[in-house]
Amino acid sequence: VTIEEDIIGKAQELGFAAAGIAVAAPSETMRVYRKWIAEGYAADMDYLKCHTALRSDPRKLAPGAKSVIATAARYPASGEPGAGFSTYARGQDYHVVLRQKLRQLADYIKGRAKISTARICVDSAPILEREWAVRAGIGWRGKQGQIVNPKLGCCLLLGELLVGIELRSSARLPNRCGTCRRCLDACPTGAVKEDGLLDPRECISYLTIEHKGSIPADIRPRLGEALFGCDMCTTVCPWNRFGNDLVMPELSERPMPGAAECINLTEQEFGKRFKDSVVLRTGPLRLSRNAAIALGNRKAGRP
Ligand code: B12
Ligand code: SF4
Ligand code: SF4
Repeated sequence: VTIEEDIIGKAQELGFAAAGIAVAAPSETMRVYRKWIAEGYAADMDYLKCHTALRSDPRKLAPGAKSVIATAARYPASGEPGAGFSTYARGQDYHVVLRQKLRQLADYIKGRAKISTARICVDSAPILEREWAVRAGIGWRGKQGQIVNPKLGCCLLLGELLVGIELRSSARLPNRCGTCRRCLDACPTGAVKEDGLLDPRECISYLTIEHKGSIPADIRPRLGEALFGCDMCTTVCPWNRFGNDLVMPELSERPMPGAAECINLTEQEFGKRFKDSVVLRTGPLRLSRNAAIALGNRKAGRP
């Protein structure tokens, strides 16, 4: 086996549903990113407005990096709509889980080759994760923005390892969305605009997870019973019929509290309930805000 096959095989052994490699080089989609920022789409997410130089080239983020090893973990696609918590948020915190596995992958590579640089990125690093997933052959960019793989669907979480070792790039996958537009039609708010860019200010995922302060009254009815995140444009993708047997065990679904419980959690109860979950970052205040809207919508009989 080649070193590339060996690395990809090890990633799969660690529980990733897919892995691929891209040569570290300047980002190809900074133009899209800059336009998105210029539209004001970063909203409250100030961390997206900085580190432009680092984001434009992974070699600036990790000096000495020569290759980007991109990985994808499958999370459950089966979530019942309306159950409140996005399926990716029902398992253990993927930041912790993926980071730990990428550390193990880095150690494995170090055992095989001499490498100085090994930088792990999961979500919060200034890197265009979806672009690198495309370049490493993990999948194509779906119409709602999610990376889709023909054998795994689009319920995928991404993580990268930037390594100081020259590797051969994996082949890119062709876009197979075709005439399908189920994800766009499923979005209750029309958050994906004509140019394909997503406006988070109309996205339930942004509003329930990231947005601080009150949620504009006119958009509240469209939140339905969402408590944390939104699965409408992802679970509807027909490619999700594949890959359900490759869900990373740590990401499998656990029972989650309902809106009535979420509205009254004390800070302490919240911390205990969500201690190893991504929900922890959102805090008890925003969760109870979301729960109040969900209960209001339920009472009004809104979907
Ligand atoms: C900010 C953020 C959000 C924001 C904004 C999302 C957005 N679309 O920009 C909010 C809070 C709304 C959000 C929601 C979700 N997110 Co999010 N998010 C991020 C984060 C931290 C940065 C994304 C970013 O840079 N946005 C700016 C836009 C411009 O970039 P982009 O969407 O990544 O698109 C790039 C390319 O696809 C391409 N591109 C984008 N649009 C277009 C249009 C055209 C025409 C072209 C040619 C190219 C192109 O260029 C862009 C720059 O490289 C990334 C992690 C990371 N560091 O990348 C996770 C990430 C994108 N999110 C993720 C997930 C899982 C979600 C949710 C499904 C969670 C949920 N269930 O609620 C939803 C999905 C919403 C959606 N339809 O996109 C995953 C996506 C995995 C995947 N399979 O693609 C990521 C990669 C996190 C991770 N490590 O796994 N997210
Ligand atoms: S996450 Fe929900 S609100 Fe956001 S674009 Fe997808 S369907 Fe629309
Ligand atoms: S739902 Fe259809 S258009 Fe959307 S990502 Fe999946 S295949 Fe592509």
